[in-house]
Amino acid sequence: MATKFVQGLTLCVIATSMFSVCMANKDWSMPSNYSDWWSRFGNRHQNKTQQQPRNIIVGGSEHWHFGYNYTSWAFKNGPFYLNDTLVFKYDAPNATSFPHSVYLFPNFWSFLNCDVKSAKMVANSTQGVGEGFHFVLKKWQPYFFACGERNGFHCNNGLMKFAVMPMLRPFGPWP
Ligand SMILES: [Cu+2]
Repeated sequence: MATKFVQGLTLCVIATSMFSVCMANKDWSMPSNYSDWWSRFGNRHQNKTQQQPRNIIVGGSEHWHFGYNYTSWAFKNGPFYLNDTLVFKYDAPNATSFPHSVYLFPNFWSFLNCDVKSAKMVANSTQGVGEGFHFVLKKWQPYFFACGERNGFHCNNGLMKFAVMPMLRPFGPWP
């Protein structure tokens, strides 16, 4: 297991250098307090509730809308962990609100360019109503989210985009 841990860490360091998206997970930047950072991995007596997957509402009380900085939101609210659920809440299209949606980009470059054509829709404009659209971070990989409306306009100009690299939960199940 120790070997796997080291391998995993090495992999993520490589992934970090490959994808600057890890920036969104602020804990990958060099910590000011090393022991605090280490305790995330090494402290067996960590509060149990922190090891349970969380439901995280994207944008918090702002929900999912045009013009809110989601990159900054992800930076402030990370890190996110494997099996956490991101909840996208947005109104169905109506007279007063833009339609929104949730798309996943296949790679960093299409994410950077808001190339919606290469992205895959994971939620349409009506799936954000009520309890919202739930997306579980099941895989240990970077996820590139955006709103796919107006051919990338919401992504580019509306700042409706963010990247997440889920972290491994200390002593949780390994992927
Ligand atoms: Cu939108």
